[in-house]
Amino acid sequence: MTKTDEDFMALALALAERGLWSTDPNPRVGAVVVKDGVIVGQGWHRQAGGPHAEVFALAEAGAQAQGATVYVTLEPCSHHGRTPPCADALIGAGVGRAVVALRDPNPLVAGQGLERLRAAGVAVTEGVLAKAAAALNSGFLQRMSSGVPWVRLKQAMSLDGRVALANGASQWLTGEAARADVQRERARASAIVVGVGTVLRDDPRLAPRLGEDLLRHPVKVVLDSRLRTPPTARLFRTPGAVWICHGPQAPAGAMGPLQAAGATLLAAPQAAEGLDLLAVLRILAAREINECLVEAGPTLAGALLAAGLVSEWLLYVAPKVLGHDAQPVARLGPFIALEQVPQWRIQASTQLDADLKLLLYPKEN
Ligand code: AOF
Ligand code: ZN
Repeated sequence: MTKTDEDFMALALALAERGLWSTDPNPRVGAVVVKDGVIVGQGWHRQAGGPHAEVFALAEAGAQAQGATVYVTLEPCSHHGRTPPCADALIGAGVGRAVVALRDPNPLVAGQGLERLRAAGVAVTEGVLAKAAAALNSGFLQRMSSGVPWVRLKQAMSLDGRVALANGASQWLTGEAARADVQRERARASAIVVGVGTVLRDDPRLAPRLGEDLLRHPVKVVLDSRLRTPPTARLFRTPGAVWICHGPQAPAGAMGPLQAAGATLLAAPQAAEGLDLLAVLRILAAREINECLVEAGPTLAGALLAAGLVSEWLLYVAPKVLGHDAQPVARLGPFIALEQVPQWRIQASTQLDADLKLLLYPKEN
């Protein structure tokens, strides 16, 4: 059976996905070169600073790129960044047609890549498997188009929506399979974000343990308005940078020791309770953070949910009951009518041994 544009784009997307853990802050991009229905080149972007997907695919295709169709999961770039423009490379290789899943919202590109291809006589088709392509780069797209990162709120809770006993005990609510899954979620993130309460209580390492060498490490971000993070915290001794976001009342005396421990201190405005979270997110986006995995306790989760800043909610549900005095998944409310409560749509649910992983998106009205 002859293959369709969707078939070849699906392959390009699978290639792009190989960059899930390594391309940050660049997007994950895949490319396939097809000549007379036959795949002659494949490529994917590995690392920022390295060649883009199209360059690898064209190199593999060689002279066969002449008159071929190229499938790319993101609009070919038109700018001189760390690497030269891919649109020019495609034109130079004599490509006849380009099929592109999505426009690149990067203001340096933003349609100009497609324009350049069209001006050179390359036939352009847009929008093939656009939804899947967008899902793969939700963080990059959100940062480029709105100046805030994608916020993936991650929590583990019991059947009765509790995250820890009243005394704070929460290890280990979920089983090994769920915890291994969290390691993968950490590894793909640009930043792992926690509140200082978590650092003080659990002293987490916040570094993904995947059993393989990662080309890059997520930044560890602590939201800590008064700089209570101990300079001896374990997260200073694991791979990846540590950024601490603090408020205006942070004691100046705490700064030196934290900087000496390796922290980058980022000043953020204060809100009524805690830091101004939208401002914090803007600061992170300005530092090229695409995806945040927020490992939140009840207070931070409540604040993010109340502010409507959660792009996606990952809930690991353990089949246990922690009881009425245990800590809730989010300090939120009170609500007096069901119409007021935030509503979510279950996008996916997967069983991980005894636990359930729910992927939720805010329900659009
Ligand atoms: C593509 N193919 O494989 C990637 C693209 O600094 P540079 O040169 O790596 O450019 C980074 C920008 O290029 C990035 O922000 C995004 O707009 C685009 N990434 N484009 O056509 C690729 N990685
Ligand atoms: Zn490029």
